[in-house]
Amino acid sequence: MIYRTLSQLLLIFLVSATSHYSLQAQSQSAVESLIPKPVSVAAGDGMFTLTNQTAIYVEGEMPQLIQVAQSLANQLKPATGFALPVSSFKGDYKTGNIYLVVKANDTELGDEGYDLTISKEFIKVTANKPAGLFYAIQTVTQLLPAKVELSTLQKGPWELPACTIRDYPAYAFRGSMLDVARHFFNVEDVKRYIDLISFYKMNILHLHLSDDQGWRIEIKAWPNLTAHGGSSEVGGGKGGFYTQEQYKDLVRYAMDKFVTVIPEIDMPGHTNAALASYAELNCNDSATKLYFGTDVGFSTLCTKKEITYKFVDDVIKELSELTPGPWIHIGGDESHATAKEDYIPFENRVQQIVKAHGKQVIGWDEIALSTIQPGSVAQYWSNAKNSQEAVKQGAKIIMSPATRTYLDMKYNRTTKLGQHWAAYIEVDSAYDWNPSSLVKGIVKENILGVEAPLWTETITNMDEIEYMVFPRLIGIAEIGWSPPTNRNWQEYKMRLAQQASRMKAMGIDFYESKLVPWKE
Ligand code: TNX
Repeated sequence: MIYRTLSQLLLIFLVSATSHYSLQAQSQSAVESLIPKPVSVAAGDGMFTLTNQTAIYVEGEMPQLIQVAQSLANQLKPATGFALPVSSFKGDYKTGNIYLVVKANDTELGDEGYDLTISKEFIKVTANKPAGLFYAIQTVTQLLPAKVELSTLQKGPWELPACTIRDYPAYAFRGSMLDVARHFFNVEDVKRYIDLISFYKMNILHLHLSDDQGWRIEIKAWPNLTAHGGSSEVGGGKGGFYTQEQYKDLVRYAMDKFVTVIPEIDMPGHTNAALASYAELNCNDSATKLYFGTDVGFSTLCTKKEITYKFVDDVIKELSELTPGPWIHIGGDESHATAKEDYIPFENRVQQIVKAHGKQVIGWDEIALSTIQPGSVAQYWSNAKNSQEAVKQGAKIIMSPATRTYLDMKYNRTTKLGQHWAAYIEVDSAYDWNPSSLVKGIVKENILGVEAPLWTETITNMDEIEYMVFPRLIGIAEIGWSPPTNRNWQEYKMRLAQQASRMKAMGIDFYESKLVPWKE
């Protein structure tokens, strides 16, 4: 009897010791699996345990600080069930708590970097700006078990591996574009998109708000743009648009997650929705029909008419008022229906209009054919020559090579959604490249950052968005954040494999590429 009890005790001891050991091993591998990979990581000793006694303390003067701390509490609350109260502190670090400190004196960390220390006793983050704290929080969340992403109460323990991390981004501009013109996606979908990209430390959401198939942003001076131009989409569905109030709400939501929204009005091509809404924008004064197909390059604003510039000015004025960020995207791609001698003066004049409303221009690489204004940015998507010309003119470049970053490209021949005019882009191909050595003559100093566009000719709902975007976007996020010397595909795919349970907990419907040794 006694013998049996003793052996049971021994068994219980052994089981709990090994499970403790495996927990520790599991969480150490969490440090090694972070995406984007931090600039530097040193493993520590033991683990920090989050409990129902844990509080979050902030030190520093900025009002945004409390909001960032609160966002951490909100992120962890549903699954842990912990209250995680937020308050200010000065003085001692006490065991069991999380400390967020803003101290503006570390130039290497910049606006978005952070120092994170996790010890057995407490978690401490320091950053120059609240944005740095926000990114540290994403790291902290990734170090917790994946089930922390679930929205229902889960069983702990909630342990994080002790470690010291120093981290900051390679590029200031790390983004994704969502085409809401070919198919319309509502405010809730776009908010989810913001949640997903910001979790991987992206800070830009470029919204492609107008195209041949739809106009998606309310313009008060030209109401028929949305009343008629927003009333359909590819395939003839009912389309939709954002009222200015809804759009402001989106911009605010993004801002809370340190994401800047860049609105794009594509012109002078890709404008059939506008041309169908107002006859006077056409050279022959007759409105076109709404378009439900997927061809490109057939439409153009009438660049010779004065009313066209009144239209552009009104649109840019209202858009600028809705945009706290510095950039307005004016498109400019694939204007095959515009004569070159009309395209150039049009682009020159539109750049002046944007400038007059206090904003900087971003345009697709074709804008290099015009005279690039100081502060304008060219987005490289397919034409290296245009992009080199933009650099010659002093512009910065956003790297969006279609062959690597176009999230609407099929993964391989069997992918049902998407297109393949640029390439098949498997998960390795989306990851295994370097922005500063892709185009001859375009080096790191010329590059503002990286952006992965999702064009939606073939994409109709959130599940389809997620399938095309994940996991490729995670790789692009790492390219934007982590130094290239820290990156290689063989090592990355092991880290990506660990993200499977997290993506599942987040409800992301991702493509389970055979190239990745997925772990449950
Ligand atoms: C090219 S990329 C386009 C888009 C299409 C996309 C489809 C660019 C600037 N223009 O209009 O949606 O290909 O992959």
